[in-house]
Amino acid sequence: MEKTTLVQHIRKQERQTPLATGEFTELMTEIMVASKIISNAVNRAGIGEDIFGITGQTNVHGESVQKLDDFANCTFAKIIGQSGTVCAIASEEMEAPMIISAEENPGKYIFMMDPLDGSSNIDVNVSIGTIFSIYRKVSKGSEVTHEDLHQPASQQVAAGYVIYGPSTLFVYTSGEGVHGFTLDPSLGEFFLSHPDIKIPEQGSLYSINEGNTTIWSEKQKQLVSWLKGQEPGSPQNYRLRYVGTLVSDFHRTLLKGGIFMYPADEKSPKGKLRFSYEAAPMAFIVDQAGGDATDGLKRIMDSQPNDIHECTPLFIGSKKDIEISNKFLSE
Ligand code: P6P
Repeated sequence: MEKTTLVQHIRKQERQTPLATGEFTELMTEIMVASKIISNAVNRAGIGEDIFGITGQTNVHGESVQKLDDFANCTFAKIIGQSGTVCAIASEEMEAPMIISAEENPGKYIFMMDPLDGSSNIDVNVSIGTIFSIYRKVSKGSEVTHEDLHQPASQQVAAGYVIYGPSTLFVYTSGEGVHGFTLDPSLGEFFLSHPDIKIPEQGSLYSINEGNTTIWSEKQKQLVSWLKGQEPGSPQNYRLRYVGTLVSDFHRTLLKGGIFMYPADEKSPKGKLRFSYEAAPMAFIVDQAGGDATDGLKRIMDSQPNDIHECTPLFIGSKKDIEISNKFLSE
């Protein structure tokens, strides 16, 4: 069977894009290289290099930074920063965005990332991942402005994630559908394994941290109670699945259908997940796969952040399941 590599797939889309300069292909290729390096490090964590554990530092959100977090952030920042394709890099692990100076040959893209999502699961060998989002610089002149770094999610050029799990899977969209590529570690190459992913119109899985039940809103409690079959008219077939790593919980939802929820609660009044490098990229992907994503009331794709690191509630998954969540949360 003809095997398509990730670069071949991206180049084919480039050839079908009038006025393409090849800069996007170059950026995606560098993202792929960095993800292979992280995949190797994650799979070797605990063997030899002392890369498990924490660095003793905390990130902008006050979360302890794991050694692999730091390694992933530095690897992506160095490789993407030197690619000549971006003018700024924003990261969960960096308080301020990294601006590429004129001498460093900046490009036209803005790169945003959660370099290692779910890193608290590293030490217990649960899948973790990278999430990224790409925008075009929109402001005139050479300066990177607030406008460039706080664009509506609908302005994304591309978005994707890499799952470092039983296999390393690279999933992305550039507005032409959603496509997944599995790394063959013996060849060091990503091959097309999930062409044109579409999310089921409705699922039977719901994904949420029920440990937070007591600090949810009453509407949120009713929604989950309905999904659990405890309300009049409840369905009887929804089951709970929760890994605690967004890329894993989202990827299962994308393939199987259903709904993933991280609502606002008394502990996180704006939700826990970050708009720019978690909610927005996943919303673009699910939109391209035929699903939807909201903050409980408003579509993520119709929203934009005021701060790079701001949090948002996230409800994402099958179109009909999101309609159900909207109904409960807007009443
Ligand atoms: P909780 C991982 O720390 C993360 O940022 C996401 O990957 C995940 O969806 C969420 O937090 C899990 O949060 O509160 O359930 O541990």
